[in-house]
Amino acid sequence: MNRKMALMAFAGVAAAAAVAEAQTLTTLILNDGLYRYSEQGLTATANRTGTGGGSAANFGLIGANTTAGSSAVTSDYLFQNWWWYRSQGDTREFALTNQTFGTQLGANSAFLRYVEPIGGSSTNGTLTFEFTYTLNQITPTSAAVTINWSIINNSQSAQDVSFFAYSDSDVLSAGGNDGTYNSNPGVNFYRNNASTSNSSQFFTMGADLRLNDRWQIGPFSGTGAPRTALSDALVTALSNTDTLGAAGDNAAAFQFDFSRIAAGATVGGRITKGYNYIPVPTPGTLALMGLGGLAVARRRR
Ligand SMILES: [Ca+2]
Ligand SMILES: [Ca+2]
Ligand SMILES: [Ca+2]
Repeated sequence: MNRKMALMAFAGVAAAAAVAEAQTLTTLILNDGLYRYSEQGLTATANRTGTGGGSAANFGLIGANTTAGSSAVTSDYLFQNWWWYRSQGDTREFALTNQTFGTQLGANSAFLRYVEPIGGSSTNGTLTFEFTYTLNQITPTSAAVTINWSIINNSQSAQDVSFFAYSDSDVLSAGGNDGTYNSNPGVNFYRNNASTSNSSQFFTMGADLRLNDRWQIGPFSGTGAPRTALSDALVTALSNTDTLGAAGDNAAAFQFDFSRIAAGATVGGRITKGYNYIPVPTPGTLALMGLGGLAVARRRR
């Protein structure tokens, strides 16, 4: 290839990159085996101070919904899923809304990038949030969506950030569920059983690779609701309680607190959404725990 052709080829790559960078996803749809996971409203900027993007989410069986591009499921376990954040200088939490790039990576995987402001500004684009979603059927009756998330501090100084993962699960589209929080070695998780008498059909949201610092289970709306705490005009620390305290239409949120993320640094973890699936520590987490156990064993000798 001569120099001119090389330059033309480079220009083509650059143009393709520019087109790709402008690409966003308003809906993500993941299919694997019998299962489908979808989120809608991924670019709804009005949701920054509202009740959040991801205005509707589905997690269930593809069933008869085989039309290309369909986001519909049968035996749905999920009503809504979203993410909020708060930086130093903010006087409330904000839903992620400014999607700068989104793409399907394959039939069962998608990538989303949001660039959001800090310190009370609505425009400075200082924090980048990236998500890679992957749906896997585990068995014909269970599936999991792993969501690797990361936060990048683009500013010139260290920043404090709190990050929130939220799910409103309605097992089989019904609200009379039974929500609990479980502390487990390697993974903390919210579990939403179909009812107090049906624990075989359940949804889970687990915090893997980096454990959550705080949590709250509560009604899906109104007083004590995690979504109310995240969308009101106040700084929130999740309560570490189940404010519903009984069977009902519950929802849950996890809070991750980062103190002084260095300029240019990245932090991250993983959220797993399970359909009849209890999250288990990943091999990486197990290896770390194993090393910790080994260190303890050595000290005892
Ligand atoms: Ca749904
Ligand atoms: Ca709040
Ligand atoms: Ca619910």
